[in-house]
Amino acid sequence: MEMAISFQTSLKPSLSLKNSNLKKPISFSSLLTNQIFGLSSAVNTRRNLSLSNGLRFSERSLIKCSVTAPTEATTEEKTQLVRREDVRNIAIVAHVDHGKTTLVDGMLRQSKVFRDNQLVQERIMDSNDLERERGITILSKNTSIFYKDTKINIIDTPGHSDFGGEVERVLNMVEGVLLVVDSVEGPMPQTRFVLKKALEFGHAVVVVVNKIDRSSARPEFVVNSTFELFIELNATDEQCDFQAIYASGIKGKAGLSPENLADDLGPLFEAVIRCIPGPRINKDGALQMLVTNIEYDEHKGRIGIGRLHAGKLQRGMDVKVCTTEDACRYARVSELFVYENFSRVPVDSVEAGDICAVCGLSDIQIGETIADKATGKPLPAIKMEEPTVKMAFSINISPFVGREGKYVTSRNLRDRLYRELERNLAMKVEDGETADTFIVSGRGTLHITILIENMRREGYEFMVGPPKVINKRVDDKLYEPFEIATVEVPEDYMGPVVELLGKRRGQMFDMQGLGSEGTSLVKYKIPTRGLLGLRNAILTASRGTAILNTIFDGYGPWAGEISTRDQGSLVAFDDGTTTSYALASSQERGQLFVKPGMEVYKGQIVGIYQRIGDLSLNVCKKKAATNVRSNKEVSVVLDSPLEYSLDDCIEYIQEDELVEVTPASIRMCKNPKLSKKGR
Ligand SMILES: Nc1nc2c(ncn2[C@@H]2O[C@H](COP(=O)(O)OP(=O)(O)OP(=O)(O)O)[C@@H](O)[C@H]2O)c(=O)[nH]1
Ligand SMILES: [Mg+2]
Repeated sequence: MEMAISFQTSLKPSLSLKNSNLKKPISFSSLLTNQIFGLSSAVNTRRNLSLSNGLRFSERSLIKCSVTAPTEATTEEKTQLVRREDVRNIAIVAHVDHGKTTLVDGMLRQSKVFRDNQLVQERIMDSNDLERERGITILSKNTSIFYKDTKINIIDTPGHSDFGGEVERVLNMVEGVLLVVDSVEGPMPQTRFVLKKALEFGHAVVVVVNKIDRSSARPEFVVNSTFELFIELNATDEQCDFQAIYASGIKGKAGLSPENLADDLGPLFEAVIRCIPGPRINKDGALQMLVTNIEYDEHKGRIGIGRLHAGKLQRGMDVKVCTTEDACRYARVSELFVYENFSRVPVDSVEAGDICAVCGLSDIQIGETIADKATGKPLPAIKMEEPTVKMAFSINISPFVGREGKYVTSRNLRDRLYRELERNLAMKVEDGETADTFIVSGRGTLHITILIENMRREGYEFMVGPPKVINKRVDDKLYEPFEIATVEVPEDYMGPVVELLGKRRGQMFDMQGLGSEGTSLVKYKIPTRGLLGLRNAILTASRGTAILNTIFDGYGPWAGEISTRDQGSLVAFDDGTTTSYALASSQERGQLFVKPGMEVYKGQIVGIYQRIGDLSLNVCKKKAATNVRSNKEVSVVLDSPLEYSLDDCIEYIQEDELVEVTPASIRMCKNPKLSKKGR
């Protein structure tokens, strides 16, 4: 697993089963929890009632949901709708790293998708380079398998909260979800988000307590806290009585109880068939399909993906493509595919209820409806939550412009950014104050960083400013986004971590002891602004042991000034090539990003100053040659330079600083347009 997420898993302190039920809420916590999560006392009463009603772990019956169904359609619609029994459409949703993609691997393997001798890599669905490099899923992906005679269309979704938009969107295609929860961690912030969305859609939910093979697994705690989450999210009684399946995706085993796992994922497949209803379709109705995803293919062009809501789709068919009722155009379906096992398979026709891919509609957009040529009507548009963070993208204005990139002009940049909107629905792009600047808004810094990383791989060269949160004005008052930050930290480092969060206007509302190893779980409500740069600071303060998770909570009144960085930058004084001689004295002023022999330019950030404010340095100074030979050459050992990744640089820069991004390098510099006089 790569650095970007390694602290999510590898540094995770193991938790002991012995004290798995140990929950030590600080006395003021529950009061505040209720205020912040908006739990009414009625909900609490219901929780107590339901708990005492015997739905707790030990008393739950093993087999559930013979009758679970999603929210019923209106009576008028219902008369025309029939349920397809030979298909299931499911999305796998969870918090980051709880094992979704690995579970899909297991499902694919067991349905004999691969040849017996085929060498199969891990996490096969994480198919793009960036996903494999970072070890996270970024884009949702479709596949399908056959279990007995039922086709199960499976969508693997990303777990990181910045990609919540992707999950929200694909929920339009399914009737149910597998809510995967890590058997040690239990429900985490993104578990809450995806469950909330699934319940809003009225989807059936099967809870998969995953990674049950972990030695510190605590299934009882996990099922109980998941149950409490259902209650908090106002799930119906029927939804709360969910089917729990215990599984190890990595070993390909599942069972109805943690002690009794089958040798395969059979119990999980059975639960999908039993608990998640087939799609309810209008078989003979007029053709309707909401395009929920887009793929590109070099030869086929844009491919629209979605679930066929009504009617039948055929190759060569003329259709209407509608954005709204008044905005429709005509097109012809050139090719048609369904997802079978791990690839797209061409077919002549698709029946309502199945998920398919449609070619030939060259300008198709996500959210549009492919409808009957004569009588077709658009389906309701896809709803999305608003972006919370924005960054300014501009053309590269450093002296090194054009050396490493293929696309450098503002036209190139503009076209690429606006193109991104076609698939990235949760993102927004606006023209900035000057012709060379564009404002990109997303659901978090990572959401935008992935775009930056993709663009540099495609050959673009540009500059980005620091992330800023998107504020709102309500009744002339300033509101800003807040998030819930959950930090798991060993008690030894509690002090510095609490201090950091306090400085950033975080308000603690819950604290629990976890396990026997002196680890605590603290929850804060904190302005999104305060989170910028926090991850690195927390890792430093806790020597890499703390785990930070955040999720958007809502808008609240402006919390006041926050100062996030108390160190300035070391800035190159002039253009040139760095020398060991100059760096030896420069490193006494702070930590450097550069090593000897590197070309730098005036205004480039070459290090972190150990004090507040910036300091200009000559990092290219050569030792003066004298006629006097010295016998006292002192050799200086240079510290190895700091290696900052793109994510680190973006976290580091402040208001008057920029990150220069090219296919070959990532540099930081002072923004010449905002330059202050250095000392
Ligand atoms: N012990 C154990 N580890 C697992 C299991 N399943 C997955 N893992 C590990 O958990 C890590 C994350 O697995 P992924 O399948 O990438 O998780 P994910 O939920 O798809 O992650 P995102 O897509 O980034 O949200 C990897 O290091 C896996 O090897 C399991 O059943 N048992
Ligand atoms: Mg994944």
